[in-house]
Amino acid sequence: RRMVAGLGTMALATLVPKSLWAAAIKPDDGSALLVIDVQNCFLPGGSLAVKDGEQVVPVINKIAKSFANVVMTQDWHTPGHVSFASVHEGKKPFEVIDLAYGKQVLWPDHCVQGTDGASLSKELAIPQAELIIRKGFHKDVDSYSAFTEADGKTTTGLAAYLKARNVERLFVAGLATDFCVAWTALDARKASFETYVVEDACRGIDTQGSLAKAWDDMAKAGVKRIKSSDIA
Ligand code: VGL
Ligand code: ZN
Repeated sequence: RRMVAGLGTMALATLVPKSLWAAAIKPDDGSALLVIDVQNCFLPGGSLAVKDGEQVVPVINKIAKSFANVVMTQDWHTPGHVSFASVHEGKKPFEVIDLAYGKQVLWPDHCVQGTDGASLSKELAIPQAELIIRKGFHKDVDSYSAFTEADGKTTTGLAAYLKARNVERLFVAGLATDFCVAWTALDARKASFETYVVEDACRGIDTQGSLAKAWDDMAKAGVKRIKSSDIA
């Protein structure tokens, strides 16, 4: 007894299966992993490379083994998409403009339909993924969220798909934390899904305070911030 009492929590953690000692989260049939925009354009060498973006891939591959349901998204823009700085006279990437539907950050050209940059990373190893949602394919409307385009009303159909398949809990991972991951997680809450963001399975762009604001907005919306090691 004294021996056990003398063991620190670190030692206990190595002796006792995680499922018994921590608040391990075990994905069930009502859970889905959403893998957001793990595409070449957002990876090293890509036109909108997210710092350390490649580090999410092994983490996502690992947690995906715990999920029966995996949905991936693909940013999928037309050439000359409204979110590209190149189509706005005198504007540079990362500047913000006002469009009919609200503020729009302008980006380098990225994820153009059918290009290699728009392809999902070849390093993703998630053969059971059952659906790939493409978004941002309307030339005049962006769509960071996997659920709703930036006009705030055009749906991708994802919420209805998930509900039809009795999915209630969503785990969100991928790129970028402060744009497509955050907007997806916020819309997931609006659609009443229990929502987790797996922080070490995401990386952010962080322009003009966007990363801190995204975590703040997600916390306020009831998004739960977890680590991949919390998933059993
Ligand atoms: C994204 C900026 C522009 C993202 C997509 O996947 O987070 N960010 N398009
Ligand atoms: Zn985009």
